Amino acid sequence: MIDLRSDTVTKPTPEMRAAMAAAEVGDDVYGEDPTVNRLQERAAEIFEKEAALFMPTGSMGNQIAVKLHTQPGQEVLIEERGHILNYELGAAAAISGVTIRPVISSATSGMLTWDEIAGALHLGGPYYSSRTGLICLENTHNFGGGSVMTADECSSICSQAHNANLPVHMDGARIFNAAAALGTPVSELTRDCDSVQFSLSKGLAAPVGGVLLGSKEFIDEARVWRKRLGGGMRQTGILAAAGLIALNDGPKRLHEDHENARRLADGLASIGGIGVGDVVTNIVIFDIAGTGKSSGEITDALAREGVLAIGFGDSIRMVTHLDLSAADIETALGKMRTICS
Ligand code: TLP
Repeated sequence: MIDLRSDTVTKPTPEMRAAMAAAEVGDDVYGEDPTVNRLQERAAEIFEKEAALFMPTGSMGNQIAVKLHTQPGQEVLIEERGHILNYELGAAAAISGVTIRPVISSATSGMLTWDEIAGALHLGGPYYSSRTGLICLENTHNFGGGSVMTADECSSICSQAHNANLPVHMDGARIFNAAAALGTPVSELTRDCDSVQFSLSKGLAAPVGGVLLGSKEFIDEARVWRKRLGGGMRQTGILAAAGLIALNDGPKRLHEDHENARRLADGLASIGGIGVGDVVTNIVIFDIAGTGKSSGEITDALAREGVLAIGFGDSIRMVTHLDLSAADIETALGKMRTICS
């Protein structure tokens, strides 16, 4: 199978499996797992944040951040295609008692400007409007087509949010892809964010997990909420061992995934009826309306040929990752040409 559904599908490398088998472990609920502690210290060092906490998933990292930054009854602002709004099962309402207000971006990339955010803020006004409590950003923006936000754009939004006494959370599930595309360290891309979560189990290719970062006080409280939500894992150094390899080695090879995504995008653009958006990282979202076929028809036909992709509406998403080679991309393109001709 050539699995282009997501970069979450990678299998742990032999090196990760060996490190997992040999990992030094302890009970992490007591803070005694040396491998988890090493991962957290390394992440805090790379991001230049005070503290970090290993998370079972990116969703839990995001939702704990929403919980800690808001009060029930408030609202959270995020771009309308954001993951926290669309793909976390209403968790912000279920766990934090907040609503999420989608902000419309004028850019297909989904990157918001401060003016767009400012137009949606509820800070005073009539007492019966719910107050904005948090701004969430996403870099790279998944359903914006893996688009990137620069350090300056992020810092400018953060400083204006802080002037309005609002915290900013960064859903940086793929922040290392943004760093690779921009040639900017993740510490700069998230410098002024009050909290950041990044995934170990996407482009960095670990089997499980992510990390939440912020101030020491924020992370102390995040530990309480992680346990409360059932995420207090015990000898989880076996997972953190793979996470450490992902964190140290993963970022160095992301440019290969980006080259494969570019190759894929160029090939798709040459097929009649397909419109490809901008591709700068490892996500390729393309419009198939002009082919005369539905996205479901195309993804079903691809699956029968051993190629997996995700269709939604008139679009299909394909994501490149460690377990796919340039030859796999050429094979997938060949199948697409046949199916769409
Ligand atoms: N994204 C998944 C699906 O849920 C859509 C994918 O295949 O891309 N933030 C962003 C930006 C994400 O893309 C994802 C996962 C998450 C958070 C959640 O991470 P996990 O799956 O670890 O909870």
